[in-house]
Parts: sequence; structure tokens; C-alpha cells
Amino acid sequence: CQVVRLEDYAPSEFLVEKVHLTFELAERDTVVKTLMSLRRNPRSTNREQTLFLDGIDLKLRSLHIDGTPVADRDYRLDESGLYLFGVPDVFELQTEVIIQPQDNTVLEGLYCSGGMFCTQCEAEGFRRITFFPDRPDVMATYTTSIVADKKRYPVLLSNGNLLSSEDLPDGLHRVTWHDPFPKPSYLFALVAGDIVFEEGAFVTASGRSVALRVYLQRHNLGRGTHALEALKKAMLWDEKVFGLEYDLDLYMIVAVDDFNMGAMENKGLNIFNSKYVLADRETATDLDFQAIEEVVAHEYFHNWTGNRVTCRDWFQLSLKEGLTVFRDQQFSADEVARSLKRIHDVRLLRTVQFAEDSGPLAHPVRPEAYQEINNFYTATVYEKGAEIVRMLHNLLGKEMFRRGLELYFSRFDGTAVTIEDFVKAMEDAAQVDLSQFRLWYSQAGTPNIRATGNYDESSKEFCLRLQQGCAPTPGQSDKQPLHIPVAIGLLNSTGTEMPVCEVGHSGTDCDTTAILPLKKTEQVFRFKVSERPVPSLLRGFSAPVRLTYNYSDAELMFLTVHDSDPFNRWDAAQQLVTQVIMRGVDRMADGQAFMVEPVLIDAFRQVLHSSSKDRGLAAQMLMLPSENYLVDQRLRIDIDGICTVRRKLREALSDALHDEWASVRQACIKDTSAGYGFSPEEVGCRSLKNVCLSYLAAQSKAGFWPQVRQWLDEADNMTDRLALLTLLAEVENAESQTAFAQFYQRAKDIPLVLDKWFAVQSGARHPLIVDKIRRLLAHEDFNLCNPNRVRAVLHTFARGNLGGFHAPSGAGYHLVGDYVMKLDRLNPQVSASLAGSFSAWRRFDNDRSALMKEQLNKMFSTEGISRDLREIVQRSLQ
Ligand code: BAL
Ligand code: ZN
Repeated sequence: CQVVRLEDYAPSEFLVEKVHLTFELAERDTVVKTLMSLRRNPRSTNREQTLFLDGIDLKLRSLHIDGTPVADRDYRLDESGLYLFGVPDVFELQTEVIIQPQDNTVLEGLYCSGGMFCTQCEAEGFRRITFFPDRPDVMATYTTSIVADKKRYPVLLSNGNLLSSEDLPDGLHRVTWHDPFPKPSYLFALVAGDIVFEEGAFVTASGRSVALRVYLQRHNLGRGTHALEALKKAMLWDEKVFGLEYDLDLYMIVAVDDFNMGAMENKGLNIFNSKYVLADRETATDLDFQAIEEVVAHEYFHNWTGNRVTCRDWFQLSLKEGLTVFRDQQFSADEVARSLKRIHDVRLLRTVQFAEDSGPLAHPVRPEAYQEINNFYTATVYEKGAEIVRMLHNLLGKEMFRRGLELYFSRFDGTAVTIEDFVKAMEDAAQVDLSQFRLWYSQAGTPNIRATGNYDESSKEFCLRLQQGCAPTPGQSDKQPLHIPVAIGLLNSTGTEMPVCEVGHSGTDCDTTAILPLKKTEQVFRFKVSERPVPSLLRGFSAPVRLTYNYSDAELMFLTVHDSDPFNRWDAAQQLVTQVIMRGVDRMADGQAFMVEPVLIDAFRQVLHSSSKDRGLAAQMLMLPSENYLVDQRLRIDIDGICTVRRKLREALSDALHDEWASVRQACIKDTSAGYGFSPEEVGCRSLKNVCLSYLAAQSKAGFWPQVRQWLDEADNMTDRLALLTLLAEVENAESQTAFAQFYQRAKDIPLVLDKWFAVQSGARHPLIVDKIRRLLAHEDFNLCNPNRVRAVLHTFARGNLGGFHAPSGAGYHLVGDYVMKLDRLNPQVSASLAGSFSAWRRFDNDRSALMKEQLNKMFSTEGISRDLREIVQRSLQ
């Protein structure tokens, strides 16, 4: 397979100034006529007279240069594109191709979904629409004409502003759009369908009126309001925080049911997975509402960080993604409780990105080679990329960061650039040296920091030693020390914060949080403090690292109660539970019986008693760390030990604190106002109430399940309903059966709710889970062509139901392995991501490891597997 390497980057030999596309839409055979003006790129050193244009699955009908047909000898086609020989330096190329949207199951290029036509062009989908230099550094202005049957496709959309629309003979109509902003082909979009819209308006700071439209299928009308409101908030926020305004007169979002990604930031015409648009309290949970706000904001923010300034090549993907995720995280933090947002983001980073960084698929935030770029839309590029930008933001400060961003836009607006260009703009604006900091982009792996503390009573000095290291990752055996900002606080014995004053600091202005610049392999920091402190380390998760400190249980409990940083209070609770669970796992491995440690019961009791102060935070502190987080604590994974100890601990906590769970739940109910509200307090209340409920279910008393059934009938929102259904999924009784049957009846015509019905069952801890999954896969509503449905069943099982997927018999592996192969023939992006579930095979016990490897080998030896899947399997096996 061909490997694309960063070091081989060369500017495109030809540039495209403008493109006029004409689509004659039909499900079976759509005709695409392209007229583009090309000229030789003065920055290209290659003077060859052969032009290569990317093109996949295109039937070429005609080909003209400057109006003259191209002779057979002057061009050649292969499966990757079109070669034109002896082309002039400046010319017009006219092509006509036929594509088949109806048969397009890869969901890249132009395809059909729910009776609509839609497109997905990032990263390399445009080459499935027409022959084109399909690379992000070729930026052109686009005019798009769409011709279609007016009755079936009354709405025809593309990027930019509407130029004209007219009726044509035979019931056809034609609509033409023009986008004045030069853009790469990956931002092209087209939508056609019998769809309706919800409308809003926004007036920018400089007085431009922008029409906002959320397009939906007719039966979803009314479910786009939350997305529309989120869009308005995001537009206002970006003006206030970064001075960035929208630049067209129209901003459109279209919801489609079949979509590989979450959403796509096409200029002026975002196309969204309907999961991130449609919401009302009957069908969406609090988490769904939050996710919609985040994704709408994310795609909107891309208009500047991604569209106006885009990536030179796909190795720079994090230039737009890391930066835009950081921006959407900041936006959400301002909208909801800041600490809860941080906890949510760090959970994701620690479970998904850290795991990626410690396995065979580890890669730097700026990768150096790929076979299939779709495999690099990863947690590393997105989430770790965002953490790097966050560190920059903290190092430079809010004002300097904004100035850096302004300099970046003034230098590069309308161009395609690199991560280095971004860092340089920050460096120049703030006049700081970021040489060492740049390593974060090129070095893979999660740094480990070992912290040790020592207090000298006589000198009243606290000495903190920080040692950093990083395990080798594929292709990178030697790691350099990174520049890591470590935020710390120091608490005295009553839990009060002491000023963090380094020895030698002369002033009296020391803050209670200091950011230590760890730059060497080992550094010692000394602080003047009046008494032995309990250090609060890595406050707010100031860097994406694993930090260990030899905390006693008592110290962790102390931090859980006293730390002024709410993130660190949560983290101390997580560390305490993790410590207790891992000790339990070790004891079990030694053949000892499970026992619950009283310290944990005390800690939970304390959190419960003070939970009314901040219910959202209390809920987070009381949730046990996920199995995925726990398996990542050790190199060698004891899956049985982790699943068993975690379950038993849950039961023990349920038992020991039964009355507390019940009374805190009641208090939450009492304080929830009538009706459904989405304020942070109400969300926090629901969240804590449902955490309490899950503990009550772990040791259910007589009469509990009929009661759950009744609550389910009474629930007036999806958050509560789903929480109850999740409990019922793990038991076999009459209540569970009727609940699932009734839920199905309500859900069967609402795909996103039906996805929940599938996902709850796939994620259930159940002894016969593999059989259950088989039944779900055979269900008439299961659809291998719909990525949301596939993810609801297969990804939920393989990535979220560890006990089931790793069943000792290997039945889970077999099932998922078979489906990876089935999926690969339809949608390689989805199959490759599912195959990633096998990548950690080396870390399991010998039997499981062999069974997982067997599946990978089977995939690898199958002829004709996609490039996407081949790359994941190959890297997993290396
Ligand atoms: N650009 C692909 C989807 C997203 O990250 O916005
Ligand atoms: Zn993005």
C-alpha cells in the first residue's frame, strides 16, 4: 500500500482559480459537468507537462481543454485518477462524468440518505464527484448549478450565496450558488431534498444580517430549535472572545441520518449527522443537548479556524481540529459549569486518547505518514491537539493568545498553512520562545510525571521533585523531555490554601496556584511554606500527562473535601477509588476474597452529605471510573479482575450507603422544578438523582423493579427514561421485558431513539450478552449501511462492554471480527474504526491475546480489504 509522507510534501503543480460545477441529479446516474481554470503554480519546482487529477469511481463522458476535445493519446485513466499529457501553463478544462449516488455506501462524495442527496468531501471525498486536484492547498472559488426534479427535490443547496433559481421543462428546476471565498475541495457541499427549515437571524457586530437556517426532514420540524439557539450563542461568543464575525449572508445546517462523522463544516452549508441536530426532551438526553451545543459551535468556529485559514496538507489536520476543539471547549465551559466541562473532556482524553497513545496506533498530533487519512481523525489529533492549544493559551495568557490568533489571521487569511505557521504566529505575538514546546506536535505518547514531595520542618521548605519520561511509541524509541506546565497548589492542615512561593522569590505577591515550567527530565522546585502541605497537583489538568504522586488514602480524602479546584476534588476522588479498585484486583489475583475498604465508604458518605452544594460535581465524584479507564492503569490488563472488583465495589457501596442513596435521590427530586429545564442546576440534579438510582439498583431490594417500571412510565424526559432503561437492561425479569417492548414501540419510527434502544442493550453487563448482540444484529431495524446504528450496536459492545467483548471463549471477538469484514465491503471508514478495538491485543492474558490476534490475522489475510482496514490491522500487528 502506498504511504504518504510529510517529508515528501511538494506544492501542487497546478492551481485552480475557479470552478463551475453543474449537477444533473439522479439517484442512479448523476451527471457532473466541471469547468475549471487551471494555471501552473509558480511555487512548484516541477515543470512536467503532465497534470494528474484525482478521481475515484467516475465514468468519464467527455474531456476538453480550452474547448477542444482531448485526444485518446493525450490522457490516461487509472483507478486513482486522470493523467493529462502535454498541458499548457494556463488553460480551461472541461470534464463530464457520471456517478452513482444511490450505490454509494462509503458515504464519501455524493450519496443518498433518507430520500435526499448530500455530500461528504473531507478528507478526500471530492474525487468521487469529479476529477480534481483534491488536496487542501488548492483553493478555488466555486459556482454550483444543480438541476433536479422539482417535485422530489424542491430544495437545492450548495455553498455560499444563492445566485439564481429557475424552472426548466419536464418538471425540472435549476438553482445556482456562488461562494466568493476561495476554498479547498474538501469544503464543497451539496444538498437536495424535500426538506424544510427552522429559521433564525443574527446581526454581526459590524451590522451584517445573517439568515440562519436549520434544514430537516419534514417530520422533524421543531427539533432543530436547540441547534439554532446554539448557533446564535456560538456566533456571539466568537465575536466577544476572539473578535471573529461571520462573513456570508446565510448560514445553513442540514441534518442527515446517514453520516460517517459527527458533522462537517462546509463553507456556509454545514452537513450534520442528525444526532447532533435533532433534540427535544422526549427524544434527547441532557448529554445529547450538550453535545449538540458543542458540535454546532465547533462547526461554526471552523469558519475561521479551518475554512478562512485551512491546512496545507492532511498532516496538519490538528491545525484546524485541535484549535477548533479548544475553542468549542472554551465556549461550552462558558455556557455550562466550567469544572464539569473540564471533567467531561479529561475523561474522554484519559480513556480514549491515552489508550491510543499507549498502543500500536499511537501517532504524533502531527503525524508523519499515513496510508489512509481517514484513519487519522483520532482522539490524538483532536483531543490531544486541543490540550496543546490549551497549554499555549495558559502559557501565553488570554490576551496574548488572542493577539497571536489575530496575527495568525492577518498573516494567513485565505491561505493553506501549517501547524508551524500557527505556532510561529503565537511565538511572534507573545515574544516567547516555543522551541521546546513544539515537540508536543511531533512526539507521540503520553508523558509520565513522577512527583515526590519532601518537607523540611527546620527550613520550612517543601521540595517537589518532578521527573518526566515517556514510553517508546511506534517509530519513536527515544523521547525528548517536553515543556510541561504543571499547575499546583499547597493546602495546609485545615485545608486552606497557602501561597505557592518558590524559595528565593522576594515579593509577597505569591498566588495560591503556580504553574511550574517542567522542561528537563528531572527538576526540583522548592517552596517556602509555614507547615507541611498536601500538594494539589496538575490543577485543572494543566497538561495531558499521567502524573503519579504517592498520596495516602487520607490525603486523597482530604483533597476530595478541601481542594479549592473543583476539577482536582473530582480527580482526588477518582484517584482514591482507582487506588482501592487496583488493590482489590491485586488481592483477587493473589486468590484473596473481595473486601470493601472502609475509607471509600467514608469518602462517598462525605460526598453524599455535602452533595447539595454542587450536585453536578457530586454526581461526577460518585461515579466509579469506567472499565476503560481502569484497564489503562496497568500495562498488563487483568480484565476479569477489573470487571469483577468494580462490580462488587458497586454492590458494596450500594449496600453500605443504601439510605444515603435513597435520601439524596429524594432531595434531588424535591428540588427539581416541575417541567423540564436545561439549566446547569437542573442537569446536575438529574445527573445525581440517576447516579443514586444506579447504586440502588446494584443491590436491589424487593419491590425495586416494579418501582423502576413505574418511574419509567412517569418519566417526562429522555434523560430519566434512558437512565431507568439502562438499569433494566442488566436484569432478566418481567419488568425489563415489558419496558423494552414499550420503549421500542415509542422509538421505532425515530431513528435516534431507536439507536438508544439498541445501544442500551449492547452496553449491558449481562452473562449472555454475545447472544443478545447476535439477536440485535438480526433485528429488522438493524442496518449495516447506517453508521449510527452500527455504532449503537457494534462499537458500543466492542468499546464499551469490556466484559462481553473480552468473554474468555472469544465469542465476542469472533462476532465483531466477522462484522468488521462485512462492514468493510460497505463502509471502510466504519469498519476500520471498529477493527481498532483489537489493537490492544498484546496487553491481555495469553489466551485472549491469541484470540484477538487471530481475528486481526484473519482480516489481514482476506483479499480485497480496504486500505482503511489494512492500515489499522497492519499497524496493530506490527
Ligand atoms: N472536519 C470534520 C468534522 C469536524 O471535525 O468538524
Ligand atoms: Zn472539526
